[in-house]
Amino acid sequence: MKRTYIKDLGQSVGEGVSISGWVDVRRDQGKMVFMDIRDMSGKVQCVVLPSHAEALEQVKEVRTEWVLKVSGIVNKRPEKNIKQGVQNGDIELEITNIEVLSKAQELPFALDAELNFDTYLDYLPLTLRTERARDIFTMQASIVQAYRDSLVVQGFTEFEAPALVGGDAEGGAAAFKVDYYYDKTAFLATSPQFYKQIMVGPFERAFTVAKIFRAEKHATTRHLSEAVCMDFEMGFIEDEKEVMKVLENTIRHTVETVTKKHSDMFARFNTTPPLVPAEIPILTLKEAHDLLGVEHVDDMEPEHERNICEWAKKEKGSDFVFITRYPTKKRAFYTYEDKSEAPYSRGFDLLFRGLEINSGAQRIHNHDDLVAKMESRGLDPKKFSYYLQAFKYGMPPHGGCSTGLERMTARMLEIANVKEATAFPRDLNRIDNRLSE
Ligand code: AMO
Repeated sequence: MKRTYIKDLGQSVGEGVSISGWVDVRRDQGKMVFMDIRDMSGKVQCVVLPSHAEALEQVKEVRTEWVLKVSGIVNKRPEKNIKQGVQNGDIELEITNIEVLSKAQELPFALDAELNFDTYLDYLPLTLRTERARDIFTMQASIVQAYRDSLVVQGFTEFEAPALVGGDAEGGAAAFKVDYYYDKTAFLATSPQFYKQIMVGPFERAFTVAKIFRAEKHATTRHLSEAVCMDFEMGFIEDEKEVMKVLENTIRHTVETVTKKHSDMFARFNTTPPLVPAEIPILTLKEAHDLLGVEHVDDMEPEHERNICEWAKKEKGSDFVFITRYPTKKRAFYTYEDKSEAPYSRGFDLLFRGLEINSGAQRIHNHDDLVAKMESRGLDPKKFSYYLQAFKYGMPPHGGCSTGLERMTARMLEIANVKEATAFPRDLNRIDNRLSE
């Protein structure tokens, strides 16, 4: 019999069907056995009745996470057993036959148990099957898709940035080394920065969804050693505000899309879709410090990021806030500074529910200015000669930015640790397995 997906069972009431999936839960009640079976489309309650002797024999050993192909009849539930608001809450599958496709060993813990986070990570091949994890990565997939769609509509061309590179693009980030051919050392890319700027040459507007690798020994709830960045770059801008506008459009489209698609998830995570007002508030770093009544320093402390986001929510009805005009010396070497605005740069950060999720800027586009800036930072322009070609051969004023996918996903669902918003996180203590063991 052809497989029916669990989400479609409601259309087959009174009919014989075949479904395939995993046993989510098993409950024995007297001589009856109840099982929730789950497939890619959802869950349904199934029952083996004492009248089906063969199925009763087949179900004897079946436990959680066994993979089954099950035949049965779709029944309407009696009125008193209907579960409102639950998928398939008004039907039940009466099992007539069970074929075991794969047995599962006894689980180390119940899948709905509250786990210590390290245990959760140690058992990802199993724990990723929980509804919570499936929600997080379904949300993440929708975020990337919507982000891409929005940039394409705004005229951007997607390209693939390399992960193996000759050096660090940020002029200061710690990079992982890789043994390359001819005894050369290559590095894992800390950012697609140089490549997206180069792509302004052929496309004016280009974007990439790229892996970045950062070797700083951070042990925080917001740092990963391997992350996904959604980067774009655009030519012929007046200033960084144009980049911020494109980012705002993209954020708005992404939030609207996931709000429509995943209202159930926001409820399950005990949160609400983020607020994106007609204009995301913009504060200079100095204005932000003044509002918080704290000393004027060169950057935002994590606590200040959280507090300024609370201010934006309360005063401006926004879960997002831009911070601009950081001192140029605190930004990457390629960041543009207009003489009239010195010592402040045209860089910006976007904060979302207390965390920086995006960083961007107008860039230096004049070749000689860029070389001079490298030298003033103690960087050797010869090491950047490949990148510098883009500037030698005609580069318009341009700018761009980068959103961390895991951070955006985490804040979307108000998950405390960015590692939970990473399917297979790598950090100081883990590359699949715990390193300390
Ligand atoms: P930046 O270093 O701020 O900027 O990175 C951009 C965004 O990437 C995410 N991110 C990270 N997420 C998790 N773990 C990490 N270790 C990590 N590092 C970065 C954050 C951050 O906002 N080239 C510039 C961007 C640009 O100017 O276009 C850059 O890399 O969400």
